Amino acid sequence: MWKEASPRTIYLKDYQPVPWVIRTVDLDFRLHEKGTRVISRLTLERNPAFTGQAAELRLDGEGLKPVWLRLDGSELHGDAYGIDDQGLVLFNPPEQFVLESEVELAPEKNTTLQGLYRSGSMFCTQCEAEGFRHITWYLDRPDVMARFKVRLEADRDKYPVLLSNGNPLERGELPDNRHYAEWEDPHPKPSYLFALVAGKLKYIEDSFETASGRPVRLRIYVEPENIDKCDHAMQSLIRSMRWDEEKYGREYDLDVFNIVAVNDFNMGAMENKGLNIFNSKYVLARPDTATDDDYLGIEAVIAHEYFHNWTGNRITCRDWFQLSLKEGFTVYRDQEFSSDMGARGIKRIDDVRMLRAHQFAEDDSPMAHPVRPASYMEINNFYTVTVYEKGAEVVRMQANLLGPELFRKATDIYFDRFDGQAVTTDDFVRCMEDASGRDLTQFRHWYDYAGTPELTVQGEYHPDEQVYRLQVRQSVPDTPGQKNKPPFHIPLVVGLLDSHGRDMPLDRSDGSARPELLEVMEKEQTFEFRNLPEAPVPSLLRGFSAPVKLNYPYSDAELVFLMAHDSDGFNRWDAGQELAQRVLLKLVEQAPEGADMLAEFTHAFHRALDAAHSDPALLSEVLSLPSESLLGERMEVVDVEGIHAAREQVKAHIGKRLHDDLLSHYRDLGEEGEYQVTPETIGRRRLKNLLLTYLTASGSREAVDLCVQQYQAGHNMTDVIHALTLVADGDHPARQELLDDFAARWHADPLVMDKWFSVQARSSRKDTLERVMALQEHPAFSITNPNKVRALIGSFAMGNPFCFHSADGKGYTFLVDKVLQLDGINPQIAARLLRSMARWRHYDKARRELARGQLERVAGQNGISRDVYEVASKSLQG
Ligand code: B3K
Ligand code: ZN
Repeated sequence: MWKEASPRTIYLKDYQPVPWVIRTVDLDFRLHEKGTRVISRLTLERNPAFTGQAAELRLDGEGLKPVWLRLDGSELHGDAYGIDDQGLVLFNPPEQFVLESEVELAPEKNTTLQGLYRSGSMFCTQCEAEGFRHITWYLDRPDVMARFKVRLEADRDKYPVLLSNGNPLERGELPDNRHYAEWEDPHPKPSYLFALVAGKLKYIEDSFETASGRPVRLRIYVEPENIDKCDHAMQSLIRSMRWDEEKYGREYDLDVFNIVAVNDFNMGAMENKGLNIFNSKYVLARPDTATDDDYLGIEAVIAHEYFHNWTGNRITCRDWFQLSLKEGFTVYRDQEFSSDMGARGIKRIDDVRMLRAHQFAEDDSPMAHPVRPASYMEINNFYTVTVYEKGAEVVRMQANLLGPELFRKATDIYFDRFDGQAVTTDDFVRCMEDASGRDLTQFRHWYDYAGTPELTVQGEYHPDEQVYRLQVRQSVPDTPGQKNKPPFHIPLVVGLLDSHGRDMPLDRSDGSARPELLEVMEKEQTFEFRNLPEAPVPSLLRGFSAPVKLNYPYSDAELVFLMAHDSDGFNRWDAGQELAQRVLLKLVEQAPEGADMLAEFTHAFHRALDAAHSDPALLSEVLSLPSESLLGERMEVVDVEGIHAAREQVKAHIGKRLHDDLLSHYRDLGEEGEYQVTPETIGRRRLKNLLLTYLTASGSREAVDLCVQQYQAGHNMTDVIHALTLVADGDHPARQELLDDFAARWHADPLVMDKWFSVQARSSRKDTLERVMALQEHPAFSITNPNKVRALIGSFAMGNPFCFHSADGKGYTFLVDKVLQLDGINPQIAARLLRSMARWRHYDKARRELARGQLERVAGQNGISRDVYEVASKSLQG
């Protein structure tokens, strides 16, 4: 906990190598619920890369109770070292030495879920970013890579399973009903990748033979009651291992690969070497407990953590400013994997939808920061959509600029050149340059500057010359601490449609070999296409070729045309979304033309619905309305009630006008046979449930009965939870009965109960906040469990803008009460929740005052954590 007047800021420009490095680490854990002992033996030597003067060595260590300390075998005298609340300083250590120590920890009291802690009846760890310093004295930074050997001992009955990184060595029995196990990791690694688990767990096992013939034993460990929910995770793992060999030539490098699912976890999962620890949400699935999105999420996160073995573990980050080196690249890799496994077009739409809703919002908030930040107070606050998802887009742009062959060549260079090292995003880009011979100096701005670039495009057709000129202007908005940014290097992929909606052959006047790819590099630039017999309709930013906002003065009719004809599926969808936004925003304004536009929109909707050849998955994307938050971003001042009312109005209008047609499509899409997770079946369920949403909005008796029937039929969790969501959002007489039924049935399954909390917290009913408050007393809720906090409080603050931003300010007060309560329990989760207030300046004056008051309440609190202080103070400044 931070005690000074204001916490320190760490700057990238201050980076220096460490004066000593650690070569080997031997750890011995004597696990006890109360008072775990950690005995450590480090071999250290002067770092040849360190050129400065340093007589003393500071090791990180927080909350450690020292027992003893020895240097080269002798107990250290009091004048040879000092200990403060940040760590241990050795005043004059030799060039090369062995440091041994014993410390005592209190894992049962650790509610922060970093370092060593208890989840249920097991012990586990979380060390990224700076958790290892809560376990023992260490140089807890990613550029110190050492070989680890670990011995664990614990009670034999309570903790039959003892796991750590690397390969298993020997295990054996000890007196007093205890036992031990030893593990050795041959690959040097930074401390943030250390892990251990001890518990009474069951596992499923499979095996994998790598391309070069190495057999690998795969296990997924879970609490015994979950053993029937691991198959999907195991299959996802096997597919990821194969894919990484085929796409990147990367093989696994240990004899075993273990995954453990725990219930108490701050984020999704953690890529510890050979021992991935997962939030159980991203492992456990059975058709009756998990939705299609859960299945897809598991596949993606299992792949993500597995892929980190090369992009993160073998090659890691020099410092935490380089976080996107591993996260951006690994997200890009998991997105590509999911695209190859499932429906590529749909995956792209879902990813962009998420990027626009969350990352664009972050970029346009006081929390905006570059993909490679230049400073931070608390690194845990930088595991953001910018570092992850925008970081992935930045890698995708490079992959597209180079093309598949050169990109593969570049990643081969990267893996060869930097294996076993801690490097920077700049090193990564240099590999792209070396493989392609291109200069990416200007491209690097994507890493260094925050803010979403805007492209404003205009087209001019000259019939006499048969040429079409696209004039492109770019600008990057100011963000905290960064003004007047230089122009970026932006890949803008385009097509030109003729009047029949066909792609016209592209012939650029500059003779470009890839005429569809416009490399925008100037503030203002014109691209010319020749030999065009008629005026084209441009299809811009195909496939969302860059994470930018695009302005082009399309008429409504042109959008309808693109929606129907564009050969780029992404842009077909995007044209429809743009049209929907226009209609919705007009209705919010209560503009007179709103009614006509709605009628037109309903026609277009109807045509799309009845088009015989449509793929259900794509259709469900096309027919989905933009979210309330996305609409809010398009307004100068967010009209909370107006946006909600407009969306409800459109849904009800479509539901009524197209009622019988929606109904017959709904029936056609009904569940047949056994539940399967394929792109086809997922698409059908998505569409069916979307149609049910519109039907319910019509208010017809029939529709509401259908929800109850779908709930009761209980085919799978996707259908059940969707039906329950719709019923819980209204006043249906069966509402309480269904909610009670669900809770009675699933009270013992924490992940399913998360859905129950979330459904109620997302309801737009007037009494939602009251319900959320009351639900904190429910026996299945727990303020110390992050999944529960996210399900109830997070869903309310981030998934229910209508209720959270209610005009009376009660949402804000409630949130800040929770942030302050949680700050004493788990600062990372508290800080995460507080981010939902960051965009407070986008609201009307009354709301702004209320929000500011609450943020000031946080910032003024004594002894607040660094995590929460950083979010509160930046939100107020920005
Ligand atoms: N690397 C971890 C995230 C750690 C977050 C620490 N606050 C999971 C992942 O991105 O794979
Ligand atoms: Zn990651």
